[in-house]
Amino acid sequence: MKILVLNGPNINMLGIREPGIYGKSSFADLLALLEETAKAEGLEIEQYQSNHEGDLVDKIQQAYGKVDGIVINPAAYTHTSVAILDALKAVSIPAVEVHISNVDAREAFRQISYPGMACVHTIKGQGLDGYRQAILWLRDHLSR
Ligand code: CA2
Repeated sequence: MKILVLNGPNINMLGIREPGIYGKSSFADLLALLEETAKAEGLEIEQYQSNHEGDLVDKIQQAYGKVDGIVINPAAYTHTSVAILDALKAVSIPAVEVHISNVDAREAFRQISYPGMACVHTIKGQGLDGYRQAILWLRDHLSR
């Protein structure tokens, strides 16, 4: 089973500022968690982070026919990107949305998720462990 983990803008800056919201772990810690999860669960996990909306759209399109499931944290594009929503709909690959913070308890502008409208599940407020939870949820969903 192949899972693509996508991260949007500034996720590569994790741990550098705002530890009260996003925790103290770094992007390198997230990459290590993904590798550990892949090994422990016998999954093929590819990860990609970009600060550019079109790059994320390209990566979703390129996943068509090659990837079984997508875990995506669109970061700030969560609240603005109809392009990422449309790309997820276009490829129709089961996708789980992850947010490190509990976006429900934050500013009003973070209450809408466009990509989330094309996702089969969302995990919020679980810190980096949310990625592991999303991968396991997706694996179970795809095995059903
Ligand atoms: O909680 C999440 O995972 C978010 O997707 C993270 C985004 C934010 O725009 C979303 O509303 C919720 C932010 C990504 C990381 O931003 C940083 C900001 C300061 C320091 C380090 C990273």
